[in-house]
Amino acid sequence: MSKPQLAYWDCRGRGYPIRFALEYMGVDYDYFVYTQGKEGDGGESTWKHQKTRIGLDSPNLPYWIDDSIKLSESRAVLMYVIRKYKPSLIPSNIGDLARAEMMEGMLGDIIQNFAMFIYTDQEQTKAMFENTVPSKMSVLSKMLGGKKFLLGDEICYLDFLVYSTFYMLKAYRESLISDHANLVDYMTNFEAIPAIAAFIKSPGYVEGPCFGMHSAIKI
Ligand SMILES: N[C@@H](CCC(=O)N[C@@H](CS)C(=O)NCC(=O)O)C(=O)O
Repeated sequence: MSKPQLAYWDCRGRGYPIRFALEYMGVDYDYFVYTQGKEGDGGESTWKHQKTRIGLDSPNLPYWIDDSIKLSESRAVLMYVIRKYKPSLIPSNIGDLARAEMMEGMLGDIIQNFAMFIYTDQEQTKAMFENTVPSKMSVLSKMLGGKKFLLGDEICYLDFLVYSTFYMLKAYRESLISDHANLVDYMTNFEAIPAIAAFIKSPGYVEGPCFGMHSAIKI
């Protein structure tokens, strides 16, 4: 049985939430990195070459391959690996799950506005970012309150995505996090989880870039 494989570009982007989950769960996997700057040469190791040759139904990055499945779509990959290796990370209480999904929806709005702005750096996308992201961060801060993680003392599936997004927002503008003391604590709590702390210290971990090489703003 070969090791499962996660593949993504040479940036954090949509790959790191899944990596955090895999590291937290102690999964033995290979991480394959496609180098954006080498795409032009079209060689066999490029995404351009492999995209339609590796048997993905919907070829995209990130993707996940194990003995029983070939998957793309970052949320599908995240939920698949969690259901496979540690399903208890998905709340069994429907109220908790609904609360997590509500925050997930807000996070989707934050990510969309943030990425549109970072990739374009235009007046209009900046205005949309400023009109939505800081206020949604305030709402998330209120919803988090004094809890250690999103739903309480225990981490859940969404914490990997929330931490990764906060990390990128902080890299762009620190005050988006530091304006809310509980969001600062939240990030510290996540980074202190032993498996996460070990990953952050490991040679394979990268602090950036957060977005792809074609982004207008580099973080
Ligand atoms: N909805 C997809 C979007 C994936 C996506 O846009 N991937 C970008 C990087 S973040 C990419 O470069 N994909 C490779 C491609 O389109 O060929 C997901 O969540 O995974």
